[in-house]
Amino acid sequence: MKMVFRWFGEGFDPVPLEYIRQIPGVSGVVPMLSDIPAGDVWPLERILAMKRRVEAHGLAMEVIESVNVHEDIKLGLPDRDQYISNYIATLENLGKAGVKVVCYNFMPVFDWVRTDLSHTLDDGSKVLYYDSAFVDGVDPEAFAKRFNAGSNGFSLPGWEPERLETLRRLFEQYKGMPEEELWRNLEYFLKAVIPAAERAGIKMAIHPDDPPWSVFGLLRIIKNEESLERLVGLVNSPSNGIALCSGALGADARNDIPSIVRRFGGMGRIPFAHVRNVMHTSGQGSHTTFYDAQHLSSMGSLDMYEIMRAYSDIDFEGYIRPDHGRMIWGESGRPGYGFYDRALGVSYLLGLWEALRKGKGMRA
Ligand code: CS2
Ligand code: MN
Repeated sequence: MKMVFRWFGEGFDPVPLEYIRQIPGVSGVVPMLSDIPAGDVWPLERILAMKRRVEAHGLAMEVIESVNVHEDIKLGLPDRDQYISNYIATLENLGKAGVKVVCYNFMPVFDWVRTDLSHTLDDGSKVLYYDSAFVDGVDPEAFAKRFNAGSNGFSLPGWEPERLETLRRLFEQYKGMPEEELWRNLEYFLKAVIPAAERAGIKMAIHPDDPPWSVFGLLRIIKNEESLERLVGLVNSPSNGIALCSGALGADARNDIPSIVRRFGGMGRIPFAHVRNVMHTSGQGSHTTFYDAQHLSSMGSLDMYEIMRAYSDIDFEGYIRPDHGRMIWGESGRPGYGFYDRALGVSYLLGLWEALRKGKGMRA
């Protein structure tokens, strides 16, 4: 198992590489070229420059998150072939730079969705919070306006005020799209991209939808064991893998994360693990609320020991990282990516790992 840490790249992440280097047990970062729009080729020179920078800080760059998929690929529009060949060119360049895993997602329009980026817990820490009452049956434009007005200058990724016009068009384009069509578009993409990933020595890792259910009427298809089963079957290759995010899937209490880890990890299809907790604050059903909790089992709804035990039982050799950190100790940064809290997450996960490995008579 290799412990890594997400980093959005120079100028896009308030956390300096020097700090990440000081977290005990972290061997690498998971960066991206944040300024390159989805659909454009990542130039080899830019990738190599980022790698040099990361390595100069004593860290490895073997995982990238994310190379985003252009909407026209998800929509299945005629120009998707051009965007797919650009995606392949990016994979080739990343392969030349020694990258082993590329994380992506296939969520229409947005990445993760929350209704409050700065919800205060009893201990004063700030977390990402989701309340279905602000999403279900709510007009996305009204949501964006309310959100952008009340979020201390932070916008939800993808909901920036200047993107509203584009949003309107995208919602129109996805309207009425059946799930099967999105699955077909994913299959089309993977059939083209996976052979190229294999040649480049890269494992593709799909991030589950977050939350794992439809939001604002937009489809969400990577949401449970059944959908992961279907995903791995679309192209039968170790390069067609999963970025198993315990928190994203775990927002739905029906998902049994340890069993999902054993099943797909056992098949060699989890090259990348995001391990974080989530707290269900209301019964699951018509009104759902949850927040992205502290990593400890005792602070959330997931049993982190059982999740890590599942990884230990399959002798997980992939990359692992904490996820969605709270804001604590006066930090103000990118919501969801608090430095201190994710560093605490690393220490906790490594502690569990050492105990589990030594308990089995193995080295940690
Ligand atoms: C997620 C996503 O784990 C995370 O940080 O909340 O933002 C994830 O990085 C993307 O969906 C992967 O493409
Ligand atoms: Mn995640």
